[in-house]
Amino acid sequence: MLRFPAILCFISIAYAADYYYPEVFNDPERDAVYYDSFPEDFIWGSATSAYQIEGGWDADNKGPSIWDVFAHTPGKIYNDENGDVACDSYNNYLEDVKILKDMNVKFYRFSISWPRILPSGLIDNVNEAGISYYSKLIDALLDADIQPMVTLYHWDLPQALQDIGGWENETLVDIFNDYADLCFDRFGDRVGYWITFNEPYVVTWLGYGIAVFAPGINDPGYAPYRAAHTIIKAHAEAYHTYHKKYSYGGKISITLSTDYGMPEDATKQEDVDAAIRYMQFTAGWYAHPIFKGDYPAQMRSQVDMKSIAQGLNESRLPSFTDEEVEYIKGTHDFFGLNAYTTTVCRYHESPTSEVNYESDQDVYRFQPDDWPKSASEWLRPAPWGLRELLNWVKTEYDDPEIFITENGVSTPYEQILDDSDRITYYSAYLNEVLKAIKIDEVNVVGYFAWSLMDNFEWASGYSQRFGLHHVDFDDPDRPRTPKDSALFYRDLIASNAFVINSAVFIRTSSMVILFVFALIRLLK
Ligand code: GOI
Repeated sequence: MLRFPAILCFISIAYAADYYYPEVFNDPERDAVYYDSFPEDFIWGSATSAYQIEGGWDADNKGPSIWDVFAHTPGKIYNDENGDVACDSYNNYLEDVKILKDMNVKFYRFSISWPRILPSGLIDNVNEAGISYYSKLIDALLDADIQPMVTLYHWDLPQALQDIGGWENETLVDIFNDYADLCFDRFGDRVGYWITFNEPYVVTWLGYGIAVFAPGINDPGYAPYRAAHTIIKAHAEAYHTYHKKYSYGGKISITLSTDYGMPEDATKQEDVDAAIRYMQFTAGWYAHPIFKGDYPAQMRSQVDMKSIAQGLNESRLPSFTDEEVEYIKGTHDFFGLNAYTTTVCRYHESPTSEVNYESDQDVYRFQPDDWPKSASEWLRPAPWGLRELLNWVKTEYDDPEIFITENGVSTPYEQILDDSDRITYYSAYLNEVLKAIKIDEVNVVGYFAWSLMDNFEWASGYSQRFGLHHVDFDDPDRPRTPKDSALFYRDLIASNAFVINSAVFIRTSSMVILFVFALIRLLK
């Protein structure tokens, strides 16, 4: 008597919702697709960075950057590829504006190549050809009704500044400020959103810690902390310059990245703490000084403790003076977040003999083998992690305005226009963004898909494609062609919502009707 309705009830719940990655994840309550609209004024954009797309590496008096030098060093990049030509956006920028316009995005996040406008890094020699390139790009965007969001530092430091020690040299604070000031002066009348640094954690750890990115320094226990200290101060100074010296009324902040750190066993406090420590050592390293003042307590105690155990007479994590803490605190107009994946964290006590930023964390991290894959070894889609991460940022940093300044996924080089994997990824991740906004009231105001087009993927060269548009790197014109995902993104922007599709609607409503009949039968 009871069995039939019970079965129907079960079926109706199981089939009422759609799931992404159903073959892997099986948490209906968490992962069901949520149908609702994005806020009316939600900002939709797409993003790139200078070295990854521009090419023109030595055109019109541009100086070399650390990425030019690194990529020209044999053995550093997959296949010894480089960004000498890349997407040739130095010549094709009008094409870039056109494909942005075709998707109907209202914002474009790109970065300025510092050595293109200051070949030696210093303000005493301004390269007007470089200024003119960005000026024309900005004007073309505005003509197309697209607002620029400009990143000042997306990893391509002038080599001349590396020659004096790069970010380990504290004089770069003022030198960066001069560069930022020049950009505000020349472009500030037309740019409403500025980002000082993109993902300083990647710069300092991969560039100064383990040498897999430029400048290729292998000093895992010291250099990352020193470089970060300079970058944080440089960020703060540029922030103050923008607001004190100019009155454009735009916004300026920093973009940070971390994976969502998920405790392996949420019932174990030591795993929960490990996951928090991981996020504090990545995003918190920069966000804590900028949003709350000084380094996170977890970093202070871990690095201090390890340094003492290592017999050092001062901590490898430098200190800010009280004045510096105050000067840095509050230098943000929004929280820029780049997010791609999720990582599982387990408590693991590293031996004190390891003088290493990662060992300092006492965390073992991994991604389960059964999670979906992408073309990048480090990037496994796990969409709910983005919702968790957004909630973490909201709670940790007092409910800031959040821009997701990058999110996206890679497909293999051979895969051209049919990128259903990417559509699934964007659907799943954006649905989690929508849940964060609508259910959790996280203040996400904008989203930038990474990337507008296939480009130079750093140490992986051209082997991994992140683009919404395909770029043919064998053709000297570097033609761009929209992939299926570009059309999907365009349609999503147009509807500004996850709209229940008719198949789901019919399935859901028929299940509900069956359920009601079953209930009536039961009550009789
Ligand atoms: C963004 O960073 C960035 O802003 C964009 O510019 C970029 O295009 C976009 O991401 C997409 O990547 C496991 C030796 C696999 C070689 C572990 C040592 C690969 C390669 C750790 C150490 C990790 C997003 C590269 C954040 C860079 C990917 C930061 C995520 C390369 C690894 C490695 C590993 C290694 N990270 N990125 N990598």
